[in-house]
Formats: sequence, structure tokens, C-alpha cells
Amino acid sequence: MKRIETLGLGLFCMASVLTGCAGGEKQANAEGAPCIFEKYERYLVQPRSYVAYRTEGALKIDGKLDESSWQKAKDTEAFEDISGAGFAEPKYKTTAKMLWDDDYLYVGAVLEEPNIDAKLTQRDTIIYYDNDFEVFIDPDSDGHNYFEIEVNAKNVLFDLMLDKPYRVGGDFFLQWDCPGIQSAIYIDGTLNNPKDTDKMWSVEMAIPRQALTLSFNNLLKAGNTWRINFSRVEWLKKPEENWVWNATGRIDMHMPDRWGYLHFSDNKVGTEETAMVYPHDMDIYKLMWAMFYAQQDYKNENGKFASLNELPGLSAEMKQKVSMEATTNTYEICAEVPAEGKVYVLNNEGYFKKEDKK
Ligand SMILES: [Ca+2]
Ligand SMILES: [Ca+2]
Ligand SMILES: [Ca+2]
Ligand SMILES: [Ca+2]
Repeated sequence: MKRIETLGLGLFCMASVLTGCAGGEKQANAEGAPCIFEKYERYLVQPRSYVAYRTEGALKIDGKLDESSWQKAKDTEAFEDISGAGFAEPKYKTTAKMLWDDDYLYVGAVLEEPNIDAKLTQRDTIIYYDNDFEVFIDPDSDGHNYFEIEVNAKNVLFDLMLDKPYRVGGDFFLQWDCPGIQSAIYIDGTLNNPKDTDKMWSVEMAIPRQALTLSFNNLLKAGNTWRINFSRVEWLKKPEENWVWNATGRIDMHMPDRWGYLHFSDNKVGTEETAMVYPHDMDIYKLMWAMFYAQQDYKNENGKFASLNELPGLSAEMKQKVSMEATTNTYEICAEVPAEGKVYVLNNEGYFKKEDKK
């Protein structure tokens, strides 16, 4: 849901390796502004990735990840604080796993927890008022029209669709109830009894591929790469902790450009490994998103978006890679990627698409 807080920038830019910021480029800008990659570093760290393999045999959606498919699937990296580098390590460990078949994306998660607690019982109440586990999915990676599913330890769901992120005025549609979803929780401990010490709770979800598309496109197929992220809200005290697979860089999960990359392999889990495939040229993508964050600041400070020459922190070399049309309230950044025969386009609403090169 809507948890947005702005962090000060600039404290975390030290001692970093910055593509394109080497040597004189740091001062390449006429005003001597810091390199755009340096200034927005915390929003530009390359996200983590995961290759999901096909299941072997059916999964029983009972919350237990004891099927051989789950045992063979690798854990994600342990979750980290949503704000990223420089913030405290989560107190309790969380990891997730993914699998797929022709009909479902499967998500499993294990949440270490000494006091398993869940009070909410109604679907589509604000589940993160309890401790919860959250899934965010943007199958076509365009940064708009994405899905959010939250669940507490009572297996009560909060599921919604968003047309675009809140940072660009997005709306959420709580009326969306993920059609055909199966979800279950396993508890190693006792629920709502704080007198003992629990071990963990685990989440097992089967999310139908047909629930995750707005068209007739089958996006759940081998070779495709989606954007996905997981979050765990933990109420140790107020405000809540937000522990996530991929740090977004600030307390805002609604930054689909900051989510992880999920690639689907045609191989059965536990057999031959498939190399990760990113769906775009990562250097160009990074440059375009750096410009997006710089434009947000520029608009806040100047009441209008910048032209390419006005945008601080771009080197001459960077400016050669992109073009930008900007008005007071809109802009569109374009970059040719000859290797793909495509033009990448990113606009002021964070909508990303690829067009065929004319
Ligand atoms: Ca199971
Ligand atoms: Ca989308
Ligand atoms: Ca719903
Ligand atoms: Ca307990």
C-alpha cells in the first residue's frame, strides 16, 4: 500500500564504483554538478535476479515447502532493509523461492519469527497493519499496471492492482481479487500466543498466470523475464520495519524499476541451470532511470521539467546516448539500442516501453 517517505540523498555516495562517472566526467557538467549516477546511486544499484525452474510433480498448497521441487529450488538472498546500504540488517531472516509450470507462478517464503501474530481476518483490510509477507509483480516490466498481494499469518489476503506508482499519481484497485489464487501458511510455533518462542512461518502461493495479464498475452513462459519484489512488514515498534528482497532505496515499494528480475527457465528444477537473462540493456536502462529521478528533483525545485541541457549531472557522453523532449509537465526520454534494433522510451510517469527502430 502507500508507504512513502523521502530520504536525504547524498550521504551514501562515497567509495562507489560508478559506470560512466570516471575521471573528468564527474565535473563534465557545466555547473560542476555531481555525476547523475553518483547523486542517485541508491536508486540505481543493479537489482537482484532469480531464475525460476519448472516444478517436478504437483505442489500441495499447504504452506509447507517440503515437496522435492521446493527443496531443489534455491533461496533468494536474505531480505534487507528497504532503504538499502547503510541501514540496519533485518533482525529476523527472510528468504523466498520461486517455481513455475504452465498454469502458475509459485512463491514460497520462510519468515523467521519468535512471536507469530496475526489479528486481521477480512480480505482486503490493510493487512500490513499485521506482520505480513508481500508480493509485487510487473510481468511486462513496463512500470505501470502491476499487482500486489499481501498475506498475514492467518492466510488473509490483501490483493490489488495499480495503474501506476503513487509517486506519479497512481490509483489502486482493491476490487481486484487475484482470480484462482491458492495460498496457505504453515506455522512452526503458536499463533497469537506471545508466551512461548516461535520459530518461523512459511507462505506457499500458487498465482495463476491468467490472473497476471491484462491481455491475451501469455507472459508466463520460458525465456521471459519479469519484475518482482517481496516485502515483509514487521512491527517491532513504530514505525514498522520493511524488509525486502530488493531494496528500493527509500520506504516505498512502488518503484517497479527497483524490483528484482525473475527469469523463467524451461528446465526442471534441480536439473541443468539456465543463465540469467536481463530483458534490456542495463547501462542504457540505468541512465534513463537516473534521468527520471533527476527530473523528479528538478521539477520539485523549478516547477517544470528540464531539457536535456538543463538536467544536472549528465556528461557529454551520456547526452549522446539519449534524446529527450520535455515540456513544463511532461517529458519522454528515448535511447536507441542498436543491438536490439529497438528504441527504449521512458516518460515522466515512469512508463517504460521498447519500440521498433524506424
Ligand atoms: Ca506444500
Ligand atoms: Ca505492467
Ligand atoms: Ca482485492
Ligand atoms: Ca507464539
